[in-house]
Amino acid sequence: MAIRFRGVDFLEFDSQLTDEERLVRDTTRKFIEDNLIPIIEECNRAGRFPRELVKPMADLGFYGASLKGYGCAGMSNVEYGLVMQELERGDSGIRSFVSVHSSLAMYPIYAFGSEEQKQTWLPVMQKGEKIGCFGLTEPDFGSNPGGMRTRARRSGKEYVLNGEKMWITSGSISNVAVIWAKVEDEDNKIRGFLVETDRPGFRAEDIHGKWSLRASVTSSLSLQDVRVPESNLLPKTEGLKSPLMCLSQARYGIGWGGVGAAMACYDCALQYSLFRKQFRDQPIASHQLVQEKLAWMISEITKAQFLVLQVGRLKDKDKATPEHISMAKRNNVWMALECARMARDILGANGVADEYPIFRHMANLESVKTYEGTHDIHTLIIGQSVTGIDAF
Ligand code: TGC
Ligand code: FAD
Repeated sequence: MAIRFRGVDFLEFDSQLTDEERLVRDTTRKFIEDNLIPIIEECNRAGRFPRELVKPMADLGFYGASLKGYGCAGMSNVEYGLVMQELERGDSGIRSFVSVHSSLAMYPIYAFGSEEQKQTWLPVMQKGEKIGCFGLTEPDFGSNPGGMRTRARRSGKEYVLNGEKMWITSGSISNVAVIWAKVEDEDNKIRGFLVETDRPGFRAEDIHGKWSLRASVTSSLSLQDVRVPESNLLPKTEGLKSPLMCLSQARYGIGWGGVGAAMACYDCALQYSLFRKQFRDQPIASHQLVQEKLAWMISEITKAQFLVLQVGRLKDKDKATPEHISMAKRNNVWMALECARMARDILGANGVADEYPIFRHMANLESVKTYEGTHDIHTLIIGQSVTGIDAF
């Protein structure tokens, strides 16, 4: 039986939003309902990224949505967060695509780029005509990116890059990769480079066999003596702090995305529990143990909504710290994964079938729990913040 999403608002969350914020949320929700929901299970089965949605998402202003100028929508952080929530309500892979393109490719150009780099890339990326990816993780350095081996060496008016990047969202469909490398001539300081993906020596290969984020492209990147002009260096990048600043943008969006995925699972399980009957011809929603799961889910979703809204309000005042964002990412993705597991349980055998979205969300959320800083790395970031002691 087809279940249509009805939205989730237990504690008058909507009353905390402005008319403009609700409009952004509702527009995105309708876009996902009309364009992604009808195709997402097919995409997930086939392991296909729905490329046909790239342009329509650009038309709605989703790319670089919170950036100002260069054709970007200039949304507030809360509006941007609500977009992420609704995208991930559809599928984490679609949210991933928009997050990476916006927060990890457009944002570093915006924050660390020269005016020429911004003029060259941001308008075409906003229109979805050029796609970007973010190469930080390497085969041997995931949680600890500071150990990276990728190197840039100066050669006249060029830099020569060598290294391997792993698990790169949108790697093989990108036109430009933001590559983080240690610059040999600058005491191995980490800096960012814009690398056009058609340069000789650059190769992107997709990672196959993923049981998660199947509608998102994930690639490994290889750079062998890739030469870029010195004007491709992002001039304001200064050490590991620069990619971590980008991650703060993307992790913030994931905090909202977790709410979206959890809402999808909860609402589906609630509707299912009201029509599915077991024992004395009663809906399973009438059993106390099922109600306990639904009560847990709606309580955690509600707490998560207010957590990420507060982080968003702080971010709009430029007061959100990395540890605030870690709390939103860590809590909300954990909460969403727990909701997905409980919702799967409530659907019984139907919970493992792709007639319903729950198992797909559950499998996706396993990746979301790991990327952008694992759950445990965020635990340590919060721990460091409250104790002052680095336990990495
Ligand atoms: P540490 O010494 O702590 O920090 C270096 C400098 O950076 C500053 N900093 C931050 N600045 C802004 N935002 C943040 N979130 C920041 N975190 C730290 C810090 O203050 C310091 O500044 P300064 O001025 O003293 O130099 O660095 P560390 O090497 O000890 O590492 C800390 C740690 C473990 C927290 C960090 O390495 C980390 O976050 N690791 C996790 C790696 C990660 O998240 N990778 C994500 C890769 S991209 C991805 O997954 C995309 S998936 C997207 C999708 O598909 O949606
Ligand atoms: P590891 O760092 O090897 O960690 C393994 C386990 O050890 C985890 O449980 C971790 O919490 C734990 N651990 C590690 N260190 C500590 C410690 N000090 N204390 C306690 N526990 C610890 N990266 C990019 O750069 N760009 C992308 O676009 C991108 N997209 C991705 C898309 C997908 C689908 C996935 C799955 C990953 C993506 N990543 C991307 C990589 C992602 O950021 C890393 O997977 C993540 O940072 C974790 O690194 P790792 O997988 O190497 O795990």
